[in-house]
Amino acid sequence: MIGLRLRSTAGGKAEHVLFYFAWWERQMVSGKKPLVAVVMGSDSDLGVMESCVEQLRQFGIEPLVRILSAHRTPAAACEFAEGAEAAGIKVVIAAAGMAAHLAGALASRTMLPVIGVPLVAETGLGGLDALLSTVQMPPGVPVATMAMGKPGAKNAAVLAVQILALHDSDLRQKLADFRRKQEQTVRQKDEALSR
Ligand code: AIR
Repeated sequence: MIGLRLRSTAGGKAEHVLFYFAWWERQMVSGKKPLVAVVMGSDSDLGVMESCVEQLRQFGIEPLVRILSAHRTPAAACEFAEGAEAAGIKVVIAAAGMAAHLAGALASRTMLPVIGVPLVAETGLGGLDALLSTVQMPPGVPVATMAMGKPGAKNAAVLAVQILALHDSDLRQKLADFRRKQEQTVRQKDEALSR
């Protein structure tokens, strides 16, 4: 699997390969099976999706990270979705730009909750293409669609944590702390204005 990941980024930037090495190292050290999968359509999505991975790590969650495309690697995407639950994954986060069918395609092959992140691709319709492709699922196969780009990537991580926290009191506590800190930060900014 790791070999596959490296192969899929071989044409990409050096930092993407380093990102995978860092991920692999953490995975080896933690020794835990990942509960969350972060899947994206291309290595060109990594820059934005790193903020999702980083947000998960702030809650102590090391996700499985894959590059899979509903259009370019449909068989691999399908294989991943069909095996995710048995592999111990509880939540799938799927991000893509342009005609972003990844989240929907994965959702059609698993009963795990799928969170979709529409991305703003370099070429395309400024993210509206991905937003509509991700959000407009037919009744019966839902995708929980986030905002476009980085805000959506971060919120996907928080929503995944909220889902996991339903059965994990430590995570529930971390979420409460996260909200408290967030509130404090805004209050401090408000107070600084009136000084
Ligand atoms: N994409 C890849 N396969 C299917 C889709 N929709 C998306 C990627 C990326 C965009 O197409 O998620 O946002 C452009 O990909 P690339 O590899 O050409 O940079």
